[in-house]
Formats: sequence, C-alpha cells, structure tokens
Amino acid sequence: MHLSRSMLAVRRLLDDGQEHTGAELARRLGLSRSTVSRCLRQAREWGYAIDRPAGRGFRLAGVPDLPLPWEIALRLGERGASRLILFYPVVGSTNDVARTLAHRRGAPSGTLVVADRQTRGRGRQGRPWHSPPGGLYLSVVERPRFPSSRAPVLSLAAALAAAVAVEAGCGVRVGVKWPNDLVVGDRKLGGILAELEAQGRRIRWVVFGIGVNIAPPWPAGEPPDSGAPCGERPPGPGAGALAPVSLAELGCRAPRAALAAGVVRELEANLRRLEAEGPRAARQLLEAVEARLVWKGRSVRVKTGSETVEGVLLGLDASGALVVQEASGRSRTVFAGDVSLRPAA
Ligand code: BT5
Repeated sequence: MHLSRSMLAVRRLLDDGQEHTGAELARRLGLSRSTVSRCLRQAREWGYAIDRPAGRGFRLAGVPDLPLPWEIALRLGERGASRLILFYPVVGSTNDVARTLAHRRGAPSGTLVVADRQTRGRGRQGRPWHSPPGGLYLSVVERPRFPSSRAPVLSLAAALAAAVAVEAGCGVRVGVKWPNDLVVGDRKLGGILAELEAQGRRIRWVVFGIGVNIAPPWPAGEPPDSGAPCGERPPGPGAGALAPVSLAELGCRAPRAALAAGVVRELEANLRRLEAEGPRAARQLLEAVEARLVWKGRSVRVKTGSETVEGVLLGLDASGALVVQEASGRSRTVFAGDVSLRPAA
C-alpha cells in the first residue's frame, strides 16, 4: 500500500487530539467530504480508535503500532510527504521489493519499503533473517553521490544510523558489531543488509535493509530453522552466531513508525554529510562507529571467505575495514567477514 497524501493530511490534522467535524476536515484540507469519510473508514480498518465524543466531530483516541506510510511520513515532516513509501502486511523481503523499484522502475532516492512480516527475510550471503509479525523490516533506496570504492563506509553509516535511532527511541545503548550487526549486551538486536549497483565509480543505487527485533524472533532456547530446503546444507546461523534480543525484552515500547522515521532521518543525515564533506565526514563517521564497536581489545576470530584471522580487535581503518593484531604482532586488515569472540583457551 502506497503513501496516501489524503490519509497523511487527515492524520496530521487529527494529531492534536481535538474534535474535528467532517466538514471542517474537508474544508481545512481542501478534500471532498467523501474523501475524508473514506480516510476515516480506512483508518478504523487499520485499527485507529476514532471517537465521536459529542456525536458531531471526530477525535483520534488511539493509533495502532503499525509502520504505516502516513505514520512514518508524519514523523519525517517535510521530507516525508513527497516520498514513495510502501507498506506490506506480508512480503518476501523488503530488500527484494526495494531493489526491483530501484533497478527497474528508477525509484527516487528516499523511497521506503516497510513490512510487518517477511517470509524470505535475508541476511548476508543468503543467510535467513527471521522476520515474525510485528518486527521492524525496512528498506531504503538511496542514490548517494559517493564513490563506489568507498561503499563499506555506507553500510557502516546505516548501522550507525540504526544504533543512534534505536538508542534515541528506547534509551538502550546499542553497539555495532562489525560490519553490520546491532547488538545489546552481546546479543543481536538487528542487522543491516546493504546492496548496491555501481556503474564504474558511480553508485547507481544502494538499498539499505534494516531489521530490528521488536519481539523475540524465535522461542528462547530453540535454535531457529535455517530456512534451507530439506536436504540442503543450511546457510547459518553457524558457529559463533549471537543469541537474539528484542526491544520488548529490553522494555522498549517505541512505535515502529517512530523508529523507522528515526533510522531514515539519521541515515540520510549521514549520507548528506558524506556527500558534502567527503573524507572528513567519513573520518567522523568511522570514529562514531568505533565508539560503539563491540569487542575492541578482545580476542576475536574473523572468518573471511578464504581464511580465518585470529587476534586482538584493534578497530577500524580509514576505509571502514577491521584491523586485527595477530599473536605474532602483525596487524591484519579485513575487508569482509564474520567476527566472533575467540573461546578462552
Ligand atoms: C544480517 O545479516 O544481520 C542482516 C539482516 C538484515 C535484515 C533486513 S530486514 C529488512 C531487509 N529485508 C531483508 O530481507 N533483509 C533486510 P547477517 O549478518 O548475515 O546475519 C544473519 C544471521 O543472523 C543468521 O544466520 C542468524 O544467525 C541470525 N539471525 C537471523 N534472524 C535473526 C533475528 N531476527 N535476530 C537475531 N539474529 C538473527
């Protein structure tokens, strides 16, 4: 379902919690009475509580916790109303929808795809992302003017944005596990899946997929079904995968629409700074990520595609790669991989 401008306008006017007659809503918004009635009926169908205290006007008494397009747009202010925002009660993967929109339909920068649940949520390297109803599943299409060679910084910009937004909405400290995990106390709260298409040095589009657990993604103590078809080797979680954690377990009840808008605002602010200030902004961004980087100074194991690097996690280099000091004293720079804590000998 698309962002409906009429719905956004009605929702915005009702936000004051006061009573408004249908005629007043129509007049103030420049809509027909039937459009206003249709919006109010649809709102009720989505679970909004709309009172008629004196039997005359309408008053907004309750908003459902769904990341509906107009709820997100409302919280994005001026930058919300003009974008394409799509909401799906159920979808395979918001990243797949966003990629198609970006690739085949030329969707503009700032396009958002949000779902209540995913049936084929993806992590990196084809790993599954468990996406039960009620989670935050968001993909953002962006077309940053930024060299494709520095793409790893973009993924970290999204992880930082999500960590900052969740922290602002929930008051819990969110760490970043290189390169793309959101963690709270060594448990995984969310993850980023950044996918891009480049043409030479130019990025044509990036889709930032952001998943955050609102409720536990699978029952405690039960390892998740990997999602692999019968007889195939499961893609994960694999050794060293972190146990999940959710915002509900952390006592946070922030509305998903507010979290989604917060992530988008932070992400776009990071991207605009990177575009405008180049290396200086990249340095500042990496410093901010490093301040949240988990396991700094700890003994870790990094699995890359071809080898396993073990040593003390020192931090990030200027490109956003991970720097690990091996027992021999030699520093190794890792550009892609999965980090886990090394079990004590
Ligand atoms: C990620 O991959 O962490 C990226 C997750 C991105 C999900 C978003 S949701 C919106 C958008 N649409 C999509 O289809 N994807 C994006 P990775 O680092 O590869 O981690 C995957 C691993 O995390 C799995 O192998 C499991 O071990 C673990 N995992 C799966 N679901 C989880 C969950 N809900 N909570 C915590 N851990 C989970």
